[in-house]
Amino acid sequence: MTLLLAALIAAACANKPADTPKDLLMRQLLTLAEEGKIAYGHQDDPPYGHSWKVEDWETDPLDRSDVKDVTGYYPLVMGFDLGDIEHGASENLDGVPFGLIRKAALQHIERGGIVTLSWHPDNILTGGDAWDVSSDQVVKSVLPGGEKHTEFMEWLRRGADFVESLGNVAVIFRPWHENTGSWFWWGAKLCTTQEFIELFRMTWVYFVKDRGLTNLVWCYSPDGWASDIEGYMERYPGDEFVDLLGLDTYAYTEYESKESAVRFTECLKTDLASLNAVSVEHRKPICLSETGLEGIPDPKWWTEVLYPAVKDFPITYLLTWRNAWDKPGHFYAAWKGFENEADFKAFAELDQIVFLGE
Ligand code: BMA
Repeated sequence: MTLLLAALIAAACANKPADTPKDLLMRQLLTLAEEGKIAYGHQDDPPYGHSWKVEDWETDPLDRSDVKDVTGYYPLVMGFDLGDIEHGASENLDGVPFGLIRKAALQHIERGGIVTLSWHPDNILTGGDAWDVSSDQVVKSVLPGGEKHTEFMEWLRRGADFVESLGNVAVIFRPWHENTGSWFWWGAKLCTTQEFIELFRMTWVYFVKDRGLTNLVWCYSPDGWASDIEGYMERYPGDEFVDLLGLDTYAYTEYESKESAVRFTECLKTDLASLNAVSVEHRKPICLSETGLEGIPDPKWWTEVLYPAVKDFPITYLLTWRNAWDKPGHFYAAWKGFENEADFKAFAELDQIVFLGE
């Protein structure tokens, strides 16, 4: 794998008149993997934490972080979600102002960090949210010829407007994630393989070709849990449309015992082995785009469950989900005072795991 990564880095550097922000971000990712490092990422790190929230983002320095409170470092990767941008809203689905996201993202990139954007857009056909799976006609309805196509292109326009507003910086974009599960309207049982692929490609063509947003690193991130290569590839949009191969694999919330911990570690290893094989064949870097254990009810989750699962794979980063300020049990990173703090710190101190500025 190291040879492959070295070759990919060389290819990324070759015959380029100048490095674009996307070239630099791709190289940053490839270099992490080549050096055998795994960057740590956290969703919604600056807007809020377990029991706090930024009140006035325009004046706030946005320098607080649950992760930094415990480890002394910011996550190298920060994730944000665009849900509700499709309506032209000023805040996303979790109440985070888009102005804050823009400011925090640019600040993080400026200091050498990596930003990844996900998007949970509402269900345009039913009026429900992204998790409304009551109709299996939604994807069909937004494709060319579908009754919601024109309206949906306006939704994409608003998403693209936000990306454009970031300026000449590169970010990872991870639309239509966890599509091999069936809990979002674009999930496996809610559309055909062909419809899903068309949705992904239509999004890519609109952003890249129609809007000229060439600084996005496109991440494909199906859901894991003992996924095999065929399962991973079934809805793959194609090499031209994907730069980074991701995977979302969570430990179950019902996690209670040592057996479930072992089961998670083994499943994740299986998932990552498949992902690694796809990576070698398709010559693209990989990441664990979302993972975690809600509420972390295991004092050794980081060093004895998650780390053993990832340590033998060249994933560029792993990202744990958000620490909600308004839902006390909904957190995926340790915070100051939480009982699992010491283990998170020990994980952060491992040579292989890197944070910003380490
Ligand atoms: C989910 C939960 C929800 C949230 C959504 C989008 O996993 O955290 O509370 O609204 O992600 O961020």
